[in-house]
Amino acid sequence: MGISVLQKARAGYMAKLPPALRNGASVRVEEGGPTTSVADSDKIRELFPRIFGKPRLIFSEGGKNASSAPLNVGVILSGGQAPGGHNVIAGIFDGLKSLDNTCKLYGFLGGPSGLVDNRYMEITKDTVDAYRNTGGFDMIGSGRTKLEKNEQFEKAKENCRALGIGTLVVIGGDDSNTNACLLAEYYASTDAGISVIGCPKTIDGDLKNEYVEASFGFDTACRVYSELIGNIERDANSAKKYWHFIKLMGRSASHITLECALQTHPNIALIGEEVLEKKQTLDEIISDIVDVIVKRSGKEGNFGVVLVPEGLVEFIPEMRSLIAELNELLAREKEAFSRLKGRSEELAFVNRHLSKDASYVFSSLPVNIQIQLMLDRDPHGNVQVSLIETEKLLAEVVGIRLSEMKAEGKFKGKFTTQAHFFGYEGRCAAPSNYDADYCYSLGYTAAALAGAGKSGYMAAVQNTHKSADEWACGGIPLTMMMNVERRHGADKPVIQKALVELDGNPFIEFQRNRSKWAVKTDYVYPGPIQYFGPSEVCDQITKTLELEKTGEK
Ligand code: FBP
Repeated sequence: MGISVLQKARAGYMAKLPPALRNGASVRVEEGGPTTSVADSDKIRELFPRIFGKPRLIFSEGGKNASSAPLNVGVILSGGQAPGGHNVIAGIFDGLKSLDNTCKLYGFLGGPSGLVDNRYMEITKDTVDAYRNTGGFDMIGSGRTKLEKNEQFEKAKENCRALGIGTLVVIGGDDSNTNACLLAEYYASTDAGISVIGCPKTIDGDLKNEYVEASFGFDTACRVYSELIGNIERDANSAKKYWHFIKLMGRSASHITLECALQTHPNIALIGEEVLEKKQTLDEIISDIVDVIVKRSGKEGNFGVVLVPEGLVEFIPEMRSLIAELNELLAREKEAFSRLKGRSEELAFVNRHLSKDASYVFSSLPVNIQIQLMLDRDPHGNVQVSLIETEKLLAEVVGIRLSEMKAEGKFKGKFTTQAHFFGYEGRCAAPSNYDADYCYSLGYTAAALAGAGKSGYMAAVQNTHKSADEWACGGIPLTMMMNVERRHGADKPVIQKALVELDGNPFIEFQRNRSKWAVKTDYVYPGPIQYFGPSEVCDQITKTLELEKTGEK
């Protein structure tokens, strides 16, 4: 494998740790009071009787391991790639070795399926050293297999026992950590002798709460997208001839779009959560975009930048209802649907089974979007929004509206578009200092939780907006983050997704500025992530985190 000059230099970066972990992962554990779940507590207690209500754990330096025997740990990467995953593994490895040099770390290959099918490798010092501070999940690979059935849990148990694994660390997003919680409960109820720890991963930024202040990867991914958006803004402002419609990843929440907007000041950024709150129809969204284009055309020129969150379609009320119906329909009629031959049969079938309202919305969409909406769901039952070309849908419909206005003499400008989708460009970038440090600390914290014999916890590192000298770390009970949601046509206990809060500081800051950015050209060009240089350039935190922490001591 070739190594770039930057990668070679970056390998030597020493990730920072919270003070509690600087002398190793053997920590003193302070317990908070009993906890409950974020909602639906009776149901969650009933479903997780053994692990519900555990106290929060706060670490400080010193302390003893729960067991004097060396500990073997298994790790899986689950779901989409996010910058910093390798540093989580490096943190677990170094943390374990600090407990006892004979501890072993096994990586299950290709995500949760590797755990069930017993595909694994031992992670050695050489492996870890080759991947420190690199992006990607290629050390052991990832996957989206859903771990939720007792037979899978049993197979995983056998495989872990054969390797002497006492703790499993699941590095994943909300769905994967939900499954980690199910696994922890199952192993507790069957006295399996295997503890389960989660780590918060996802570029989408929607796995966070009062105690988990960020999911790793969000910082780096947003910096990469903001660099690209800034470059496009500069091109738009130079050529002055294109409107760029840029879709940004973020399957449900619009955190990425909001963060990138705060970093780059685009003319328009749609925030899905606001669309839902205001019950904006597709027609109203189009009118708002058209309005800005017409105003700019007279004052600044026929160019601009529109940011579109990937999950937008699910926030537009009529589309949301349609998708919910489609999800249930495709789950219920899976067999019948799979027997259909060709797209036209599928479209006719769907139209026949949808309610009148949903069918009206469905058939009013361009056919390519109808087809994209029918594509296979992911293993968690979610529509794969990354496959829906919302940026093209908006550009197309805006174009039609502007042509009509032109014919009526209400628009005198030109409207030429470029469509982009940024997602994969940022998911495997080399982690920023923030993510390199945060991930290493998360991994080390997971090793400390394993050493302390804890199960059903998510590793948590707090105060990351401050210097690492002030970082705190410990464990947050997974059940604390759960509620009941409708998935795959059924009610399921899941970790609650953190959507953009419309009364939160990041959105308020955006709202305060957006009309200024809409008509005047006020672009900001953040440039590429800097790995070497002055701390104020290399150690920035996201605007989201900065604004969320505004007012906190
Ligand atoms: P996770 O939630 O698993 O971290 O994945 C996030 C994400 O990057 C979304 O932003 C995107 O919709 C999705 O993965 C795309 O994944 P895939 O390429 O597997 O469809």
